Formats: sequence, C-alpha cells, structure tokens
Amino acid sequence: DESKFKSDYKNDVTPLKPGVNLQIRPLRLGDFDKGFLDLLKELTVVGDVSQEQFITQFNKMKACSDTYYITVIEDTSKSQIIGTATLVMEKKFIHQATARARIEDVVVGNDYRGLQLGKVLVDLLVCLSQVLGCYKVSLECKEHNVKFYAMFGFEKSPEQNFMQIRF
Ligand code: 16G
Repeated sequence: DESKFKSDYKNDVTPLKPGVNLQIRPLRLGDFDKGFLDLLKELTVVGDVSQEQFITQFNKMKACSDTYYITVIEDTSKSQIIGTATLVMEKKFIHQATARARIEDVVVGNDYRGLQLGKVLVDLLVCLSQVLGCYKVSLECKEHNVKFYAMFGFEKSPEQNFMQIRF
C-alpha cells in the first residue's frame, strides 16, 4: 500500500519502483555471487565469509519465520546488489505480546548515492514494521546519519541509552 510511505520522492522514484534497472526484493541465496557481502563491506567488517558459511547462515535465518526481512536492491543491468537494509523482528511478551523491530545494516553502494535509495530502503522497512504490528522500531547510527533517520520520524530517546559490550 503505497499510501503508507513516509517520504516524498523526486523523479518518480517509489520504494516499490526505485529506478530504471533497479529491483527491490528479499535477499536470495544467489546474491552471494552478486556482491552482497562486498556491499556490506562498505558498512563494516565482514571478514572472509565462504559461500558455504553464507548458505548456512541464510538457511538459519530463513528457518526463523517472520524474523529476518533482508531487503536488497539489485542493479539488474549488472547483476549486482547495490543496496541493502534489514528489518529484524524480536517477539515480546510485553506490549500485548507483540514485537519490536530493528533496522540494521543499511548500505547503499558508493556509485549509487544520491538516488534516494537509502530513503527507499528505510521507508519500506519502517512501513513493514508498522504493518507487521510492531510496537516500535529502532536503530543505531553514526552521528552524521541522525538527520537522515529523523526524516522518517526517528528520534533520539531522552530516557534510554544505547549500551554495548564488544567482544
Ligand atoms: C551501524 C548500522 C548497524 C550495523 C553497525 C555495524 C544502521 C542503521 N546501523 O550502526 O545496523 O550493524 O553499523 O557496525 O545501518 P559495527 O561493525 O561497529 O557493529
């Protein structure tokens, strides 16, 4: 339902039709050969993940129904994955036994910046989290991205801090 999208777009872009030769869809096993992991390297450390490890992890995620919504944008003219973002749902007993959602691993390839594709990905996943009945959606981001996420209504929480232990 397009009316649920939060953002305004230029040049006839919509989350369902992000551009010429650009297809937005769920991650597939075959995306290993379309540069999916190389794209994630533009975000952070990926390491040396073999095709076998990728398949094992993909299948584990797939086995958790209604939990991992890994979305990609493929440039079909090059068979390359050029954008991705993930929605993860975490089931809860609180809030009427609904779920919280997190938006994770948002990346748009360097050569595809400025095409509103980050907006398309986040907009779609925010809508999805709402449609799926989550009571909130959250994310962690670098300071310089705060303004970008504010466009969709994300706010820094005045009462919660993000804390972590890194191993
Ligand atoms: C950013 C990402 C997060 C990702 C992390 C990786 C978004 C909105 N946030 O915080 O999803 O997992 O970077 O960084 O995309 P790390 O390798 O330091 O954990």
